[in-house]
Amino acid sequence: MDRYDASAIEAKWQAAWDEAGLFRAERSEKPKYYVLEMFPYPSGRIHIGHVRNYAMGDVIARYKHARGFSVLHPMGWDAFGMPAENAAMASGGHPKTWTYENIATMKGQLKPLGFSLDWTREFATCDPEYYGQQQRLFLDMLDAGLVYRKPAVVNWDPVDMTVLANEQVIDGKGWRSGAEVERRELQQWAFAISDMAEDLLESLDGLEAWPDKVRLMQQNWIGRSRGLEMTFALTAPAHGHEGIEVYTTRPDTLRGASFVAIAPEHPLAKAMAADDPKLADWIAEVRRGGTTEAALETAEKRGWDTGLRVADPAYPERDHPVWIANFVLMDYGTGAIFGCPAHDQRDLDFARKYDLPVRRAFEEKPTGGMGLRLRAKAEEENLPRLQEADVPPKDEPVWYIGFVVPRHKHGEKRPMTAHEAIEKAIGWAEENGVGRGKTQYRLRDWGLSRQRYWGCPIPVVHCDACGIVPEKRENLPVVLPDDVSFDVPGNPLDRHPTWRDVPCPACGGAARRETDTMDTFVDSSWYFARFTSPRADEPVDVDAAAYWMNVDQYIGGVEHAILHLLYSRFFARAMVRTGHLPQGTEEPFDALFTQGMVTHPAYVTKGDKGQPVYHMPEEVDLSAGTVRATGETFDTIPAIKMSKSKKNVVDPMDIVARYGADTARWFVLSDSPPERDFEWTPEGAEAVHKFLSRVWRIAGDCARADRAANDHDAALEKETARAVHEVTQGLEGFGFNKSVARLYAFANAINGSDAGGDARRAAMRTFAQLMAPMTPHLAEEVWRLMGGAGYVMQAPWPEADPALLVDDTVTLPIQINGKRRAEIAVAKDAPKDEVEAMALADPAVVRALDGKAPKKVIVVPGRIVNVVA
Ligand code: ANZ
Ligand code: ZN
Repeated sequence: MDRYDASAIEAKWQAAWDEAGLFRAERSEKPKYYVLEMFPYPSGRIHIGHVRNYAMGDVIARYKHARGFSVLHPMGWDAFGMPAENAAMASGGHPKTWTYENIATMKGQLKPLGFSLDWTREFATCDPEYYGQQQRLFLDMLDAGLVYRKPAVVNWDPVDMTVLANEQVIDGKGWRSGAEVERRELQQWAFAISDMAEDLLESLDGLEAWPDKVRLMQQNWIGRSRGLEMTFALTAPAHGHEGIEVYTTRPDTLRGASFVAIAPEHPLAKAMAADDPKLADWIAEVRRGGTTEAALETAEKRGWDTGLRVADPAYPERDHPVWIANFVLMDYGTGAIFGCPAHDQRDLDFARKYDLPVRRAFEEKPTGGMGLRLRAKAEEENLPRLQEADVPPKDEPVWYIGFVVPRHKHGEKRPMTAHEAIEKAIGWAEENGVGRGKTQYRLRDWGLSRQRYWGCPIPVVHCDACGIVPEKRENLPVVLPDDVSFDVPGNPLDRHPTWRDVPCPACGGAARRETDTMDTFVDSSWYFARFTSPRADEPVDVDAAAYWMNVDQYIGGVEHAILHLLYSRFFARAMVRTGHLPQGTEEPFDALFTQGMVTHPAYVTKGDKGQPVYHMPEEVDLSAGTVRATGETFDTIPAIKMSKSKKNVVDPMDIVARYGADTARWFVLSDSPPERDFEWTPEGAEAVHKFLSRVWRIAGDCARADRAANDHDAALEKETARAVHEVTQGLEGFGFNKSVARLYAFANAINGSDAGGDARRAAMRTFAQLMAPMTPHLAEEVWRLMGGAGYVMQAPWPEADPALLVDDTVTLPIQINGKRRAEIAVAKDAPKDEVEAMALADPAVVRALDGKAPKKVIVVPGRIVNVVA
């Protein structure tokens, strides 16, 4: 028989599967199974992380096929986004050409991997057929009040005159212009996701087949907190304001209040700036530096004393200054805080800088009862040595000072946890009419406007007479114009009069299209639903969705654990509400699996300025420890995530060309549990190829083996049953590496068996079925060679006879004069004399007896063999 020729086998079966339409998802009487891997961004090349991700999905898809499910396993392209525009800016091409060429290349790379994908459902999110339906969804969401306009702060590049994405702001400067970025307020579209915060949080509990860590990340992102909204009355009304509403999650620290601070965008600050050009300049100045959380976190604390004062609602004898502070955000809480320097580091930094009082709200260790020292310490103001805030612990009881503690009732003073003190403080504020308890979410509404070209146009028109007018549904899709150029910074849609200037859909007068496009996260928030009916001329055919939804198993990278999944959960709810998905699909992903990364060592030398210079694996001589081209010695960084910047990448297509897709697939599944990182090594891939060649040879041997008279073999049947059982368990529980390990053992068992031809062929047929999810091409070939009928994926998945799984051998210890010397494995029902003979023949026993005959042998069946010498 010939050697294992992966490329011939793989091409042959891929053509046959295509021809047979084997992977076309059909609605039927059968139970359905929808397995989905996060669809790729068409960057230009498939990388090994894709291969691992899609190999896992394919294992499940093929396994579920064999289990009798009607399987949906689709693929498409998350095709809008900045890189296409950047490429156009850098090399003058067109984002559309760039994107579709990349899609073609990557599809050409995916195909030879032999994934069981239903390519008839393929779409790219930049296809007008897709984004037109997205525009329709948008309009329906607009009608339902799920999307609206609000002012939002953006990064503004004053030189390029354009809005920048956060990742385009580098150290507070525009990535292209190098200009200091400013914060600017623009009218932006936003999805009302925060209205659903409660439900999005509560429903996490039901997602039992999601990783705990992902649920926790979502929970933290939604960030429910219990706090108090309270008013600090201005000692004299100013600019039409009587008081300032603050939001605090630590009302238990109110005794430590020493100032009130408002955001630079706060209405009071704005009103004051209107009469005060110096303040207006100052506000403009502190808004420089971008809107990223990191930028705000690290920015120097800066304040402006307004000269106004507020009364303290809990301590009428005190009043506090009102400052405008750059660290207070307008879009959280009420845009105003009370500062408590003793217990909040930010507030302390601010107080030290502007010389504001520092007061404690609690003592951690009072030194005895109601002693004088405690009183003295408690009253200590402007604590001079305190450089680090004493951040209040939440669960540890502490000794509070002040209004939350009934100070005068003898005996009532005791330590309290913050939880208790917070509730007390809220109760106090409500009773005294100065505030109300409030549950607040960190989750903000999702701003979706992007001032760029390569995205889904927002289908509305701005009319001077009518305001914002939705595009008529029959005019959808609003298609992106092709004739645009990127030689000038900014959004080309703004500079495209024939596209931009349109009659108003309502009054027919002159109007302007919205030139903002949608955040690309919108595109990926409902694609899973579209796959159920990808050619429907509505967003989703609800009948198709009723059959296919939910996604039974979703697989992807943990880097999407927060935004993508949260947005998808929001969209599913929005689509149910607008009638585009059936009830019951509000949580669209029944099970989620997040796979680990593929890692590889990186090879690094120092450049002339001491900077690290990375070298591709094929550029270094590993045994000599030198870079081939220059002879320099390099350092090896132990396996880290493969990335282009570290040059520690292997191209999966090289592996496929060299060894075949089955080797690549088996290897990425074999080495470590799927949730863990996986280190790629050339030796590992080579070893897999050797193993598959061996399987090929064993299959050839089995094919040629002669029948025996009574051709079945108990040992081999047992081995088969065990393999079926364990491989199945591995596949069911995302333990692909365990399934693979079992198959190595099973191959050895078949190879070592001296059973007759039929028995070995039967075992090998099962072997082909079991390996088919991982290495479908070789499996198909072996299946046919062993006389299997039809396609291996269509043959019912083998069942293990439970009787064969029962272990009917026992291991007995052998004691000689009370000392354990050996053990033997015997059949459970072996007669005593047989056990005795086996025990005495055991080499360790022979050695111990040293030629002497035993005085007595006592066999306790199923327990022990005692030899008296
Ligand atoms: C007094 C206080 C004392 C606070 C203390 C903290 C510690 P979380 O818990 O994340 O929701 N805050 C409120 N609104 C803000 C805004 N718009 N911009 C910046 N900071 C704001 O955070 C709530 C806490 O962050 C609030 O509780 C408030 O400071 C601050 F020892 O009030 B705290
Ligand atoms: Zn109009």
